[in-house]
Amino acid sequence: MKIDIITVVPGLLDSPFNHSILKRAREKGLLEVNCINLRDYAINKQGQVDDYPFGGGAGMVLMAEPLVNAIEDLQQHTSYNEVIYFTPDGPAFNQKTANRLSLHQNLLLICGHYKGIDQRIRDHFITMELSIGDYVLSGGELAAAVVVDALGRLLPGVLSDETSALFDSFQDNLLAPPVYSRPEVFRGWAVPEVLLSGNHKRIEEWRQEQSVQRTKERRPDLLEGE
Ligand code: 6GU
Repeated sequence: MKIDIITVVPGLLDSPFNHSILKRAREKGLLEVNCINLRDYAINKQGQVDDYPFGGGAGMVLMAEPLVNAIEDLQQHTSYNEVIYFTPDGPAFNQKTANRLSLHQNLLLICGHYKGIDQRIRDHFITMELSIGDYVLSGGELAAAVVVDALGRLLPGVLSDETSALFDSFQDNLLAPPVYSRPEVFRGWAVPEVLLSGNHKRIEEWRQEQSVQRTKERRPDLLEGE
């Protein structure tokens, strides 16, 4: 999968893809991430990419022209399955969307900043909008990092069988069960006996029970189905 990201703050995306699982995915050639600086498409020598909103009001708007120039330049080389704009007024990103997007070959992600991007870009170039929750971030970059992480780990070959995404919270609308590691007793707190039993059937049943109980307690909304 190739993911191109248009941003005015590429520095915000310097680190998230260079560690741990995503780093490995890139090294294995399973994931390619490119950040494109919108300023390279500025409308003048001053590097201008934003302007005041028509009608007045606080904050700046990312202008249509640099965005279109960047998008169309990238589209010369790549046919994108989706052109995604990150915005708090988009539909909420979730595991189901992550699963679906992870099947694509090429994605173009657009990070807004300030007051957002000119609505005409949203009307004519964006194919999908996403929010990562009901709070406001200063820009779409951290949201883009969240989405790239969620997709990257789903790509075939990125996770080993043991860490398979099939067992994640949310994959079956259930939260994950509790996990324990050595020692068996820590400060007097013992690991549940069943996990030491070696009885795989009982362990599976216990995990399933714990998942259901946790979900009932913490996220009953997940059990109400789609
Ligand atoms: Cl995608 N962008 C911004 N700026 N704020 C957000 C968001 C996205 N999702 C939640 N808050």
